[in-house]
Amino acid sequence: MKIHSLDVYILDLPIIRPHQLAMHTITAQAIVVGCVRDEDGREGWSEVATIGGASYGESTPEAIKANIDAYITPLIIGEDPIHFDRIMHKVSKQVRGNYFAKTVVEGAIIDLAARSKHVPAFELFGGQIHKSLPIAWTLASGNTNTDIEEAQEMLRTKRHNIFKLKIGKGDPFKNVEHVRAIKQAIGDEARITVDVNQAWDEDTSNYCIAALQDAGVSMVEQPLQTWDFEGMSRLASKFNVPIMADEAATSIQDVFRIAKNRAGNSIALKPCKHGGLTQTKKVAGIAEASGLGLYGGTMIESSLGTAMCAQLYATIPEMKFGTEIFGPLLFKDSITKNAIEFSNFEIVIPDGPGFGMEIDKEKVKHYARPSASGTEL
Ligand code: MUC
Ligand code: MG
Repeated sequence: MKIHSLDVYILDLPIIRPHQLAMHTITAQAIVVGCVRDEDGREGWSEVATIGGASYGESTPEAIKANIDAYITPLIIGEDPIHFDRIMHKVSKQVRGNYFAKTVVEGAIIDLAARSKHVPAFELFGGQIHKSLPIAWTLASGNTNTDIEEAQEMLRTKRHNIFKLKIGKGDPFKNVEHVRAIKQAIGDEARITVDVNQAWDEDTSNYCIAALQDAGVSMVEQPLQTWDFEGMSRLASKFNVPIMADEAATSIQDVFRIAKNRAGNSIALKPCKHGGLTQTKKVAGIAEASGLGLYGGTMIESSLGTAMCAQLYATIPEMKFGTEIFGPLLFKDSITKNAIEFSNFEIVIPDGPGFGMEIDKEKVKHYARPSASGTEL
């Protein structure tokens, strides 16, 4: 069985409401979808998501596609998908960084490899530990009252009882008031966490985190910029509320440095940040060895990318903070024929062959940007 081709598509998928982060408000979500085919026409599919062009991170959808097409695809043609680790090791020798691009490529190869064996992808990663995992929802409408109503509805329907509040945009003191008001309205019925997405400096963080801790917030994600390992380390030793590294926790080497310097006491996992599923398992290993708590993060992938994350997170013994892979619930439409199940405050791990999702090619075609390369679907 040999890889014959890899096609990469950029899609813009509509979402149900604007999603406001510190640096960007998402109105349509850009995802990158990969399709690898073997010589007999069998396919494997994968997805990564990006947020706000280049405003969240360096990997833009355009760069992901361009770098795969130019530099990675030629390295994987003719290889046997079942040896995906060997293939990605070969890629890593020729292509630096480009973690999102590597995740698209590795994901599609793994989906194909697992499908060829008629097993879910998690069987290639040690097998399934969790059948379902706790699932947070992000309150990010940009309006306090709308967020409160949204949270109450999620609690009533037993969809989520962990809420992550996206803060960091605008006046930090107003950010704190926004969190306080939501926490007060929700009370102890749900866990409230915040994600600052690098928007504060250390002084602002010192003041605001003290207030957030006092308000009963149970985790603070990436308050400082990615380069500020020392600042994160000081915050983590100063406060009792867990400080989570997200944007700073990318390569396995960065995660090791975080663990060594305690630049955060927990880590948001995201396969796209780490360079694929295999690398994500290694990050989980570093975290386990150093006592860092783990969170199943998202870049707001649609159903396919969410299934990739879910299947991998299902193989990690201890997910102390649960997950936030709610992406499919924020999208108006889906590129898969089947849907992921969310019930009783948990996400049910898809367990069909590969990542367990059946691609809807018409939808891929419908939402794909016109492109000079990529096989006609
Ligand atoms: C992030 O920084 O964690 C995850 C959930 C959400 O609302 O935004 C993302 C990105
Ligand atoms: Mg984050």
